[in-house]
Amino acid sequence: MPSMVRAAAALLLLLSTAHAQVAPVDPVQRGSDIPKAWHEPARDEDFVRREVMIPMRDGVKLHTVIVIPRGATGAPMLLERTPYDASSFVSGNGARLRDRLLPGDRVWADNGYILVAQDVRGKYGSEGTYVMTRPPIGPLNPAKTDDTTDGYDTIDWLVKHVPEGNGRVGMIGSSYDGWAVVMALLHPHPALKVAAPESPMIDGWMGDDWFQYGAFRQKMFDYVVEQTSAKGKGRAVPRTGRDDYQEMLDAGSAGAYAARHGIDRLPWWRRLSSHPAYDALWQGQALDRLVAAHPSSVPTMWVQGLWDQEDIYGAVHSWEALKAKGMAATNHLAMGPWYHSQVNGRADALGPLRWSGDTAAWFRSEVLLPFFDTYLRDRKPARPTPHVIIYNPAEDRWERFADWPGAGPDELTPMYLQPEGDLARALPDAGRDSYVSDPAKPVPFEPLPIRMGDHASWSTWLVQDQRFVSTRPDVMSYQTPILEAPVHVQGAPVADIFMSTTGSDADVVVKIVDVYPASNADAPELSGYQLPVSLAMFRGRYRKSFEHPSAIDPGVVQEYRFRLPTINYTFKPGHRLMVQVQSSLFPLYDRNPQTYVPNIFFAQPHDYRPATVTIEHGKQGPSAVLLPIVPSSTAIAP
Ligand code: PG9
Repeated sequence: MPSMVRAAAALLLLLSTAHAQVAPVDPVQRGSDIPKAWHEPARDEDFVRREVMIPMRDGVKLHTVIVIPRGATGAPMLLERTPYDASSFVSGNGARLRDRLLPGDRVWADNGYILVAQDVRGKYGSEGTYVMTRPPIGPLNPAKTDDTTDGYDTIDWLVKHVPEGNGRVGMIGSSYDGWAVVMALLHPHPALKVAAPESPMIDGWMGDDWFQYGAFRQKMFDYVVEQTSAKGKGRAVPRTGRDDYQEMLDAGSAGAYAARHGIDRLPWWRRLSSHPAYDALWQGQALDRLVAAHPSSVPTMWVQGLWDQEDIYGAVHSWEALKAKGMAATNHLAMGPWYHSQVNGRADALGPLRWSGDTAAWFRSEVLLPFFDTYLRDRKPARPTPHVIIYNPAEDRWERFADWPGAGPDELTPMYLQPEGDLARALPDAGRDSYVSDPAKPVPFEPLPIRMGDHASWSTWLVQDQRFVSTRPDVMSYQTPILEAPVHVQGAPVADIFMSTTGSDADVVVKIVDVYPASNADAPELSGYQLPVSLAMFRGRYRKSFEHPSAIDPGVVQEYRFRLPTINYTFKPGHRLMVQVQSSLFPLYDRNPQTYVPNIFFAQPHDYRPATVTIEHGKQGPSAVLLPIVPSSTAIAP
């Protein structure tokens, strides 16, 4: 180093050391290391965040987070109401809004939307009391407010107090947040111009979240505790072991498990467990009935996953109820190859199934955004919004439909269960199969050990290879020969099982399964795979009436008829169509003691007894699945 440069460097070092010594810091801290106030230096963020308490008509204030693209004027506004912490919608420290959002929200940030997240009453930052999916004002809710009025009052405030907005609001949200969208639609504010309930919780007894046709979903124990043991996030139920199958079996009934963990002291559990049948509690808040009774003219896209393990019932039933009311023009149906809420994440795969691209990202940017832009910005979409758009997982593509279902309830094709494990369109003469269903050894819903809190296995159990149970003696499998031509199934299959039992109560599980070819060069992991494409659990005591259960006469053949989840599926040549029937799906659903008791939640250990179940074939008991088969696909050319 030349001497001149060396001298300059030494001077610089001296100056900087001298500067550091201007304010010497005492090595001993006499007060607290936490100052009274500390503020991050302002950063160059591309958005403005406002946090407000919005007053409702009864004076209760709801905590609301508003994020506005910097410099926005005349921007559309998107509202999501949630019990899951509105503050968490914008997290991290990045200077760019899109980096701070969950994947599903980025498309809106990229397109200049104002995003609003609000805590529902009584949760996180909001005032008031919390009630689980608070029923609408009426017999189940004597107050003067509900989530219809809260949605209304919030939108009213937003259009008056957010000057960057254009006076138009859209509502979106999945699951509980989707339920809040539907509640707002029961009496929408005039500024609510478009809505998308995604996997909304619509009917908690028929098939969303709490029950499926009356069988209780024990996974919800964690939810009850997380959601109702604290204003913020409560803890999950502590596990003593690493296998929910064994732990729940050891506990006995669902009621005994609840008592063991103090869940019986939580009000929602007490309400739920004392209303096991489809009584006024459930009927009075079934939103598919309510939207049909109060149809709104707000353009709405009903969205759900084809393998939605939490809310597979509601969106499609609401859409059908509105269609029956003549509201098909403003209501759209979209079903993707997704687990619960995967529409807001990445969806290029589901378990072992791989799609040709990210089906959720495509849907958000090519369908949802143009749909919202149409009504919030008067932008004409490049392609008209599809009336119905449903993924065909076997073809690995989106398909659009002018009408849905392809085959309605009167056009179903019976596929009869046959002796010797066959499945065919011809009604066999006679035959029967028997098995012992033992509540001490219920059929697991996924391979052991089971940890229902593990998101990876929980979110994909509906696509679990069924070979892990199909050879159990208490699982009956019926399959077609190898198909020579494609079979297109478009709509909701129906299970129609004729069966007797030596017990006085019984559950019936029916699965429609796509059996892959024994060898599959393109995806060896799918060789011989037994993929469930539509599956439901039915509690036998409700076979005659959902509201009034009745005991089963031992030994007397009864009909168990119930609708399975909607599909748009092509069974391809080289595959087989299989139907499986079993009597339990544990520990996801509570066990049926197989002895009729007034309330299964509180069955006693001696009530749980093995029973011999007999499935009938042929004219005396034409057990079948009724499939909405169409001769050729009714999809519109893409
Ligand atoms: N499936 C969840 C839920 C919704 C409504 C009630 C209870 C649970 C959810 O994901 O929000």
